[in-house]
Amino acid sequence: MAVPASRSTVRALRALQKCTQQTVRVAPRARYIPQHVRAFTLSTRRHEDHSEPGHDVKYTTDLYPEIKRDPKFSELTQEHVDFFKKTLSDESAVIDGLSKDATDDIEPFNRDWMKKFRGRTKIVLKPKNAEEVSKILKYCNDNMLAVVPQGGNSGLVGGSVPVFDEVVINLTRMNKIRGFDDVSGILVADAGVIMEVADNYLKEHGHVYPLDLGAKGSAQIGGNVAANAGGLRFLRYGSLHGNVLGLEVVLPDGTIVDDLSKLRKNNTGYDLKQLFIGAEGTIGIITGVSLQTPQRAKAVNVAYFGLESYEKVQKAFKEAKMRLGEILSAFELMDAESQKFVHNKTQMKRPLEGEYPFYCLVETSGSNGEHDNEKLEAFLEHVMGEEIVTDGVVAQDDTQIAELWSWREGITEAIGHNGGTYKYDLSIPIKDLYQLVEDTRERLNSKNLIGDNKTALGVVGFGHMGDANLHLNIPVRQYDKEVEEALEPWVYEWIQKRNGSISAEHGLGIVKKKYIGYSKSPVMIELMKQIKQLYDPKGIMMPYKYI
Ligand code: FAD
Ligand code: 2HG
Ligand code: ZN
Repeated sequence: MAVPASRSTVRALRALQKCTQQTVRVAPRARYIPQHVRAFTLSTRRHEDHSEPGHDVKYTTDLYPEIKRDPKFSELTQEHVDFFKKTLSDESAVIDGLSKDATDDIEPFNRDWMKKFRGRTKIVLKPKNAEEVSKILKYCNDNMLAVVPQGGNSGLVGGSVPVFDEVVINLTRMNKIRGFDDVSGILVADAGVIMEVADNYLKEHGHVYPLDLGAKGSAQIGGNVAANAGGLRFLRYGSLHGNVLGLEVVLPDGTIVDDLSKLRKNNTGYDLKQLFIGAEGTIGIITGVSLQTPQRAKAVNVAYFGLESYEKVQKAFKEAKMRLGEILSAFELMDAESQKFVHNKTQMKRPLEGEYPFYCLVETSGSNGEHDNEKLEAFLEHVMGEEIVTDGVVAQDDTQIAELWSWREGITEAIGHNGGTYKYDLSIPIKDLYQLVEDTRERLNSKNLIGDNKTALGVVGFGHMGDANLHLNIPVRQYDKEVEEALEPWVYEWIQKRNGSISAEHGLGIVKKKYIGYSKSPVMIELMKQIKQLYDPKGIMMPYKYI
């Protein structure tokens, strides 16, 4: 049983570490804590820039030749381009690949973040306000031009890029904060505001953007809402379905729906904005968002743990909820393989001396440093004392907080450097969550697809443990049908058997188009089709994607 430790044990360790500026194993004052919970020292080798291995991205239609262009859509003509140029007036608002060779300028809008999907659009439009979006969308609808709305193009399901020659409507130039009320904390902004820009703005007002994720430097508010992104703060601040108070949306026929409500309570019939949250651009373009933002926490602590088993990870999570209560703001899981990829890519010094099968990142955010420290200490004493956690470090300042977070946030990028990644973003009952990673390893091993000189480099498991959301990633040297067929639909069947979801937060896009039935019943799919038909009767929005 744990013996109560001195209240200042962890703080003392931090202070000592600050003085020495190097990793010190502190002589134990109380048997169970000091040996393990150390303050964290910065690595000198940080985020070195490794250049991309040269590989080209195949066209989506080469990778998936079964997808055919729908002949009902018009092909882009000079007349269309002239209309767009006249309507958007600003020269930089139209990237025109029809009248001239604009390959270099247009390519980034044709390729997705995973380097898996590549379209052939010849035109990118960058409207500046909802009226411009309305005019161009109405024109596309009248002229049967297919459309793909695009935000920061950081989506992970191939939704944000065209498949064939769809017109890309990119929201980047809609980048104004429209207003902020520091009493209610309600932010109203253009859809194209980058989430990090929004968060920096809110910081100045003592508030925080209620969503955080690794792509915050490029993802936009509109993209977040369209994808109903979850991210690293979901555990604390919840879903965008709760935080979005209102939307301004342009429907395919050009109708501007002004539902930019700033009300927290508004029970006046159907809550239509909810349809656009998570619709992935299939029924309209979001141009403005009204969002409730929480007060920014004054005291933030981050701890990084090494654990011996998934059983212990679950115990640590239970204890974190019980002992940290309202200040727990993140509980993230990383397996050994994921940390190996980050280490190989960044060459950062590992936070812990030994290597463990599992790692967790626990963050607390509160308004009273003293109170939070007390709670964190009690939690650390318990999990170390009961040997739930084997080793751990606590960040001492903001730089170290960022560095510890980079071991979690950096996984996607570190893995993505190898040629490709098969990604599965799954909701699974928490007790079974890691079993899928082990079963996948076994399956790929039995098929001789994994290892040195094999297509798959490994099987990586990490994710938002606090939300029972696993990210199963299989990095590959190149996208490969044999690996894909070994994984799909097997992964989705595995999930269906456990009543999980085949998409916890990234959406369906094109990647999971065929598999929606593993998480939604035929009746629900039919209702979704009816909604699509109602809002987009000509089907110009996002053809070839999930609905
Ligand atoms: P895009 O990628 O441009 O678009 C996403 C989808 O929304 C597309 O279907 C697009 O057509 C549509 N869309 C975009 N803007 C609009 C608009 N204004 N109106 C209508 N439709 C629109 N997601 C998570 O949920 N949690 C994470 O933790 C997370 N971490 C990530 C980390 C990394 C490194 C990366 C690369 C991605 C991550 N993502 C995560 C995925 C992604 O969903 C988010 O990055 C983000 O929400 C997408 O925003 P975006 O502006 O880039 O949208
Ligand atoms: C995260 O949680 C993102 O870091 C990306 O959702 C997950 O790369 C992934 O699979
Ligand atoms: Zn995630």
